[in-house]
Amino acid sequence: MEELAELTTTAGGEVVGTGTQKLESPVAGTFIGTGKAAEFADYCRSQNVDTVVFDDELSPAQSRNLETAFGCKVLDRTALILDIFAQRARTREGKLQVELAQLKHLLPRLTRFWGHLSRQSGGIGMRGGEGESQLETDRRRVQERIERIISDLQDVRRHRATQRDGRQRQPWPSASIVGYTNAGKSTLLNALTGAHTLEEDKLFATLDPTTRRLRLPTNQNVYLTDTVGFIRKLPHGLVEAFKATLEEVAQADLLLHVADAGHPQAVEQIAAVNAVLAEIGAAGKPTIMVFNKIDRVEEGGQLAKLLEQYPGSVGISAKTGEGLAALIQELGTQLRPSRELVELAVPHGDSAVIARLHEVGQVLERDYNGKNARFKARLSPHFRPEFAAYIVRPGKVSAGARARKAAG
Ligand SMILES: Nc1nc2c(ncn2[C@@H]2O[C@H](COP(=O)(O)OP(=O)(O)OP(=O)(O)O)[C@@H](O)[C@H]2O)c(=O)[nH]1
Ligand SMILES: [Mg+2]
Repeated sequence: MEELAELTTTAGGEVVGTGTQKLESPVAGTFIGTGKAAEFADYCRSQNVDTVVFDDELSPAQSRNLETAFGCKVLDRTALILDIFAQRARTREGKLQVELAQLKHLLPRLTRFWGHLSRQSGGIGMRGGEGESQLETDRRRVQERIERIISDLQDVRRHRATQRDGRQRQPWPSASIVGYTNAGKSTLLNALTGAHTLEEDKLFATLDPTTRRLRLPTNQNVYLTDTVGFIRKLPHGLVEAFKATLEEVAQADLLLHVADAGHPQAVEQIAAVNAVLAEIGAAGKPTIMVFNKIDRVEEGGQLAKLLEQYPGSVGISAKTGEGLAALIQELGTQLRPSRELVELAVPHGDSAVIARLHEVGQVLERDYNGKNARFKARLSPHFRPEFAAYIVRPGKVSAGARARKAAG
């Protein structure tokens, strides 16, 4: 309920009261019992409430019946989350994706919604008179709009695919920052890369992915992408709508799963994120668990247990910088297998080659004493051809092999 209140505030509402009911199963027509509904209706009238929000998805019939009972607008969790997403979307693709999810949520509810919303100002296609023909026009308009969005989205995605191809030719591995909303993903990206992604104590501050290059102290480069946060009961239509964006996130070589270590529901939040990851086909990806906000956790809290439960996990504070060095090190360790170890001999005169090697490779050893400058470096396969002429020994060189070569 606290989270629902936060969502409501984020959407621009002001919470005046909350209520719950324990039931074996939801009541078909009204979700809650009729007695409870009457109690809430009294409360709504006395407090001048204009909207009631349910934490679960309501059927179109339930929304309609509850609106009649309460005499005010009824939203479900799905509509609320969609509303926040609609306010937050910035890119064309983000906007189209959200509108598509909203319209699809609205369409089956439009029949009943109409009778209610026609009495109010605003809303989609709500100008004009009442009546069945108006309703039919309206539904047709929504349907047309849905088709239009689907076709526009295809265009936008074709364009993005071209961009992505360009990026895929980029040689560096990628890591996506995923996690529950408000866990501190954007703060982490900013702390690591000096990016200026919006970080806010609000749910879903970030909708559109931001990618930055991070250069590790080991000279490895990695693309880091910050993206939309996940949440319990993330509307399925929204996952559908964002699938293209999310799948791209899921294609990363590595995931950084950020969790708020101090949150009382941290374990549930991790599970909710894993569920969405599974839905977008990213279950089982190499993942570093990152427990954030350790500046705020209490001594003897759940942090120690979490760190123990997830091998290779790191406790950090994106805010104070604590633990970031360890995280960076873990990143380097996890990404290493994608690069091969080579030895190169470069004539001293080829300074451009030497500079380039330091730029794109991870130089582990250097020796400028001989006829040629010698380097031991990790190189992504992508760059291998560029240095082929200088590579003297590929792969791991054992001490024995080196001795034999020297002797011969
Ligand atoms: N105390 C503390 N606060 C943090 C830390 N990291 C992030 N925060 C705060 O947590 C809030 C959410 O941070 P964001 O980086 O916006 O979180 P996010 O995961 O990107 O959230 P969404 O984009 O909304 O999903 C902000 O108020 C941050 O200042 C931390 O290490 N310690
Ligand atoms: Mg964010």
